[in-house]
Amino acid sequence: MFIESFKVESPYVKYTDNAIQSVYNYETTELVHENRDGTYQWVVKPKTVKYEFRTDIHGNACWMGRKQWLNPDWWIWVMDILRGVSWATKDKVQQANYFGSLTQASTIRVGSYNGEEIYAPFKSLLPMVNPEDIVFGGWDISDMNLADAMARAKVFDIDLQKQLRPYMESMVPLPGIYDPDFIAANQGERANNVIKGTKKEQVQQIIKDIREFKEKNKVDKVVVLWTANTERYSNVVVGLNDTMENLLASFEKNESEISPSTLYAIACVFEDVPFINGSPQNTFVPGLIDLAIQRNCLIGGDDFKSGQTKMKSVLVDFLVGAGIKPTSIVSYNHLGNNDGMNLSAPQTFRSKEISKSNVVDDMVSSNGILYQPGEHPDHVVVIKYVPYVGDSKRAMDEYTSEIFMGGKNTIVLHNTCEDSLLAAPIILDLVLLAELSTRIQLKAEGEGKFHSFHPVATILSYLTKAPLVPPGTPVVNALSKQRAMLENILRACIGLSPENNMILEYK
Ligand code: NAI
Ligand code: DG6
Repeated sequence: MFIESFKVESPYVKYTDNAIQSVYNYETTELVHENRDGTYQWVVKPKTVKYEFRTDIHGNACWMGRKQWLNPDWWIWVMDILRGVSWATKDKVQQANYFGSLTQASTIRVGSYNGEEIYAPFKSLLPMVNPEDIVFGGWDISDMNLADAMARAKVFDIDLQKQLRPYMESMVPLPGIYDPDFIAANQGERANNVIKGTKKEQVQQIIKDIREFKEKNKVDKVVVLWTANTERYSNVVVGLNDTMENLLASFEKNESEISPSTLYAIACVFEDVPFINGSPQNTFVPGLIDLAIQRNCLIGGDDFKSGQTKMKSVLVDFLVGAGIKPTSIVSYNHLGNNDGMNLSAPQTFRSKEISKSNVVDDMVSSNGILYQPGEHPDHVVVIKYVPYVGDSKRAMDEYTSEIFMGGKNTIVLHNTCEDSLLAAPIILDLVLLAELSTRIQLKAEGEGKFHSFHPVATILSYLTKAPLVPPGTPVVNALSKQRAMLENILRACIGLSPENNMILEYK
């Protein structure tokens, strides 16, 4: 059964006009490795830490993404779209929807009622910004208006494009920061809308744009998300970008190795604006992470986890969890959109190869029965640019595993779908969850004051291929664990224990 919303009644949670406050007992374990009677033993000790959470429920938010651009009149358009635009396809009359969005189209289990499982929308867990209230804006190194860009992308059905065109024709992005050294040479022709000047002047312009946008649209918050081209990796060099001081000094000196995405991120951190990286490159060089930590400004990334990798972070988790040993994973895809063209250059492909390759490490290292220390499945990632298929990406995967008594099991997957239609709902989720995360404060037993989450937002991991984590923090790639982490933290904010799936009531 499905319910739209619910409220928690408990001595551990208090709803006020401004906040939801909760007290939460975090059940965890403490591990010790100690000498007992002459031999070293691992001992696991259950441990409970009392936490308090406070979620601010006031406020509004907006998103300055790169691709959508709206002024105050245009935001009505987004509302119209999201409130139920429909268009004819060859199959049916299609309604706008949020399919693929964790926050808008998925549910959570809230309990059992008369023997029936009860589910509510994920977004009912805590007050989240309504997507219809978001005002969009952004930068692009190309000045193509959004109606023409939509036509060139060939993603939306033609009937939908016709309805949108009148609203989008006049939407032109702000000039962006362009550095041909960081993206493929084949992108050069697009670059007719660029911010001139030194790196410092470029950052100052981005800051000015953000302030003007905020002022003009009267929004409380801005979130910036990088959905521009994949850049090559920046070289991380001692003295250049390895610490906050060195990065800022290099930026003052107009050092060439600071990428455009890092410049946007610097501007955002200076403005205390959350910045999320939807691409694979190392925008967050150590100096930038340092800067974000010093200024306590949320950063999150890297690279939207939309299709092939999402499947991988489910399938390998399942195989390893079932005691089956993946020994070879070969992931191939071809696509024909501008992303594919940009990735046809070796340096940008390399960024993507890295973000797509590390996703099974934690699952492999979780099972010392299947894998010896240092052992790893062969893992190959191939991407080819095939213009004809456009945004309709083909992903083919072959998973070979060792099974019982030397047997071999080969699973082959073939997935075709519009890449952008998988990514767009993830972009929305990242923005909504980043904004929510800035409203949550917590303190553990013994801590005097409430504080925000660590500025490196691991809470967004479910949505990214290579989750950015604070230095020294384990990376979790398994999709089910990432979802459980997010859901259970939000449950803790309303005083609910983690979803443990025990259903003891019926045992
Ligand atoms: P796209 O190539 O269609 O769009 C990128 C846009 O960024 C272009 O309009 C380009 O002119 C603009 N641009 C390039 N450099 C810029 C700069 N410095 N400042 C402002 N604008 C700039 O690419 P698409 O398909 O939208 O993908 C965007 C990013 O998201 C890529 O890095 C891609 O790898 C990543 N991504 C996409 C996924 C998907 O679509 N399914 C999934 C995962 C990641
Ligand atoms: C080529 O692989 C294009 C890429 O931008 C991907 O479409 C994107 O990274 C999505 O990757 P995945 O592995 O989540 O499907």
